[in-house]
Amino acid sequence: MRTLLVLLTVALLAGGVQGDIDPQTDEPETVVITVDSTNLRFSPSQVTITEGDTVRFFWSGQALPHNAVEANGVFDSGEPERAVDYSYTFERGSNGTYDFVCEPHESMGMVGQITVEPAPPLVVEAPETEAEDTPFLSTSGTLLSLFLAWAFVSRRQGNG
Ligand SMILES: [Cu+2]
Repeated sequence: MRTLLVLLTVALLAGGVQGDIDPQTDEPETVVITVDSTNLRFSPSQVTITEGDTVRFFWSGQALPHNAVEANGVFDSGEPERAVDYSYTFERGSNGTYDFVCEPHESMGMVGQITVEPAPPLVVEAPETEAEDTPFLSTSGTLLSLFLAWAFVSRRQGNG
């Protein structure tokens, strides 16, 4: 009896947590990375996003020209410019860590890192009818096994 209560509590908690997470993560977001007042740093230089989100490299009126180039060429804002507006969307399956640099100022520490976390599954529905389905499934499974056994036995008898 105590075990049943614990199981029920766990199931309820799991359902409640899932319901809280879903609405937020479904919305794609855009994170803006710009250049700070020192002219030699990305701001922010480290961001954590979720698959489906977009990173927008955006600056204008800079004293120096900058760009943003990913270490493996995943994204590249092009030639360094004093005004840049370049966006890159991290699709599903792109979770991982992405290092990028401003090519003219990499040696001065103008580097950054984007961490992309996996998106949750597209369809998450609490299996409310599981408790009712399971006995039915096992019952029909047992009946099927009995039928197959019966068919097998009668066929053997028929052949022999
Ligand atoms: Cu730069």
